[in-house]
Amino acid sequence: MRIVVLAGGVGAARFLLGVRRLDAEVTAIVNTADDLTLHGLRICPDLDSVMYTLGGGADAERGWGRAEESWTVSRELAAHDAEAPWFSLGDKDIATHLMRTRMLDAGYGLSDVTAALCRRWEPGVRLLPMSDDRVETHVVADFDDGQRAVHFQEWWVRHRAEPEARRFVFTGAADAKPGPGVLEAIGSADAVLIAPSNPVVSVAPILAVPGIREALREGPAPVVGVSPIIGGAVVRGMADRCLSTLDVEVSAAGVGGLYGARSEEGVLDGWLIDEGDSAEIPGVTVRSRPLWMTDPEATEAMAREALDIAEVAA
Ligand code: FO1
Repeated sequence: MRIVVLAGGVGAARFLLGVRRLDAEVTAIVNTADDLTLHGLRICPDLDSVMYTLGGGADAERGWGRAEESWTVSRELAAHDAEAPWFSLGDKDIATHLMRTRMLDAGYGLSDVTAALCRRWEPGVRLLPMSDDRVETHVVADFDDGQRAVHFQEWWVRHRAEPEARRFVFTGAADAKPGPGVLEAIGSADAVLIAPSNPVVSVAPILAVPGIREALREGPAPVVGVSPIIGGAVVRGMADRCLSTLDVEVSAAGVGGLYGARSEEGVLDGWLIDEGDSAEIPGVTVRSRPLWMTDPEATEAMAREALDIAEVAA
């Protein structure tokens, strides 16, 4: 059985720990619009969160970066008054960015670089960047000194998503091509799952790469999403701050409606929500069950339920 998962960062990594336990060939198509260049290094937070978590090297508490990390280089950079001291780069993490940047500079695509890094981490699923082309989320927000656009990471990390976001712009998306293997993976999948990631800044950028949304809508595989909202609240992160910018209700129903039914203009055939929530989305098979990813076994059960819906919805 071939499963494709549309993945952001932390929530998706946790979800993939469960999907990986299934007897299936799993491919994760990962958001790269969080990526940024700092100190001359290309940093790919969602790819790294998934790679480190599945590879057993992530700091589970933080959800990003490496376990047993040290921060010597970052402290030295701050002593030099280097850029973006608010974006903490651990010493071990910097090795990943050095390897990635060196390979990118040598002309390898991000998907080749990711495959090379995964030879060390052996995540147990195939990680495909949504695109090898540069796509970056910039946020137009109201700051004290007026409205301006900043890189997503500056809004998210430096400003903790406090400034009211007016718009999310996926710069470069219109000219980006799906990464190598992405359309083939979708076209040959038995099921496509949308991980419980941030719908606005993690899943939407993937769908914004020309060709990916169409491949999902026209492809043979049923598409089933897992709600990132439980009981009207985000499980982790600040997706609520993002949803309010789009005037989308912070609920399982709101996010399901945002993704939309394939039979309309959307991508969903199924929608898995928490047992305490409800959602009526015409054309979409909605099921509810406990959605707390307390451990890989619980997450595996969630993934199984999503596949059951895929079968029914197919
Ligand atoms: N998130 C933070 O809240 N603070 C940080 O200093 C930070 C540094 C960082 C470094 C590398 C990396 O791969 C991720 C990092 N993140 C940090 C997480 C990052 O902002 C993620 O993009 C978000 O968690 C959204 O996915």
